Amino acid sequence: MDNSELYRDEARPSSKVPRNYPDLRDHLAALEDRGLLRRVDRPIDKDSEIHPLVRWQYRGGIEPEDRKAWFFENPTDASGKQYDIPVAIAALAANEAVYLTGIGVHSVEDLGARWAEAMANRIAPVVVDEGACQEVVREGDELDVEGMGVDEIPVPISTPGFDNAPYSTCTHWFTADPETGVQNIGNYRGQMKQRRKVGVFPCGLGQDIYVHWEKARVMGKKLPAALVLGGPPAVSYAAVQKVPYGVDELSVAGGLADAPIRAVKCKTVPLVVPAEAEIVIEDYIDTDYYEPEGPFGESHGYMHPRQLNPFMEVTAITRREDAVFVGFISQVTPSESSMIKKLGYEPLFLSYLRDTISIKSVTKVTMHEPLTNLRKLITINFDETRNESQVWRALHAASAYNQGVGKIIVAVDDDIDGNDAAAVMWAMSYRAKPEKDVEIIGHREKGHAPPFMGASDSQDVASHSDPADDSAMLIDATLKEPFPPISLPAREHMERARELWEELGLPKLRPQKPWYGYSLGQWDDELAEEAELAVQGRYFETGDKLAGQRVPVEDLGK
Ligand SMILES: [Mn+2]
Repeated sequence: MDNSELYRDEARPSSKVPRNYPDLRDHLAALEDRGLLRRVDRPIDKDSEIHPLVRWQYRGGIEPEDRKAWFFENPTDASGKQYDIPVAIAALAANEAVYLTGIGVHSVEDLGARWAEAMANRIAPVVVDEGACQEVVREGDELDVEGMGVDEIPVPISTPGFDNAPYSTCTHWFTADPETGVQNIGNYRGQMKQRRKVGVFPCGLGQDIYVHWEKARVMGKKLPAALVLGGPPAVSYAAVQKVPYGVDELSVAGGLADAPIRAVKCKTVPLVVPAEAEIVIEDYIDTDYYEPEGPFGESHGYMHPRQLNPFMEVTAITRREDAVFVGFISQVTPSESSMIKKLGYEPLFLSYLRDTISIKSVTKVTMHEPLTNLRKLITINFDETRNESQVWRALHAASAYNQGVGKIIVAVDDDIDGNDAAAVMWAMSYRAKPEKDVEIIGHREKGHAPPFMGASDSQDVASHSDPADDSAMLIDATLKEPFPPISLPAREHMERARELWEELGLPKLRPQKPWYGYSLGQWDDELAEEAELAVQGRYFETGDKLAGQRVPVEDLGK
């Protein structure tokens, strides 16, 4: 058995199955309606200009809500070559609003439930006999003609100046388990190497495609694959989500879309792909040889060194007549790829701690995004029902949840915003005593991150596992005793002042926690009453009371 179970199924193919979910162009239209899409119609060099331009919206002090999806209508290359395929960047997760538009929910608070429903109520794809993704089919010698093969696709260079080629980034690799036929979708970069060759970085570390590749290798076969570039947003969101091995992400996409994803059989490989995919590169991944692949600017924020990695030989390229190329902007965070993962992974992480291992006092998990890239700095919020053992069980469990995730894990109270590194530092500074509240644990894997031990300047070791020689720091920065109130005006006064602020026509406020004072336990009725008298202008009453409580200095031992 070496083909997809969906490919074998002859009973179901039908073109009568309607499409009950948005495809990419519906999504782009929805973004445009909401003012979330920026069109650029001037010619622009896909290799040296597109990514640097979009990068400025993440490195130029642009507020997250002002970031947009980008649509380049006239991509060129350095030689002035023109492409008939436009390029969309940051179209799936430029910011929260773009992601919410694609998922079809109204607020970030609704995402956890949406993902939980999609995972619990997966819907298998239906195989149809015709799909827009095969409006154009290129096979055989046609792929070798100059300007054809992968050269027909305007894949941009992500990190010009360091990357050695264009790499696909919103790049969904479809493969099937050679033993069971169950399909998988994984998102791994693809190096455009030759007209008919793409390098695949399987991020070997336990990724599902690597399991398929290894099974095929042992069987002495190449691994059939389909590299899908762009398609219905539900498929892209499912492709980058953490899904257990053996679960077809296409069925998760069906769960997200609340409708079966329409799929078509590939022309030259025994797999099915979304009928509304934009571009599909059909191929066989070699299992006898590796080739050097990389370097590539990675989401951990550094250039990932060259490695020996698998590659594939293209057997066909199919596409829509008016295909759109879709790329993620990744590398140093924040980026589109960190936003898309953050919004998908955080609800799963929370559900693991709160529901699976049942620490009910956990209220939120935050994967810190800017520069640290989600994996390294994790904050866990607890409500007031927490106790010391729950805090430590959660800290240890969080450090073991995912490979390479959780190097610094901080437990905090509900008043600390884990997305605000200053607030986390604030909690660590006042609410933790390092000698008692910090534990260093060893035997961790560094995961997808430097340092690359054993790497020369030009090539990393071809390793698909790392030694457990990293360590993690667990910090309990929750309150252990009552603290006085935060020294900001009480909420009612800040709210009244906000009305005044707006009445005065002052610049738009962006409230940052903490923006009002609140009690942390060390406060009593008498102090509350004095404060109340003070704002009523009756503070001399308090002065008179205090005068009656005077004590001789010498009584205090002076
Ligand atoms: Mn998978």
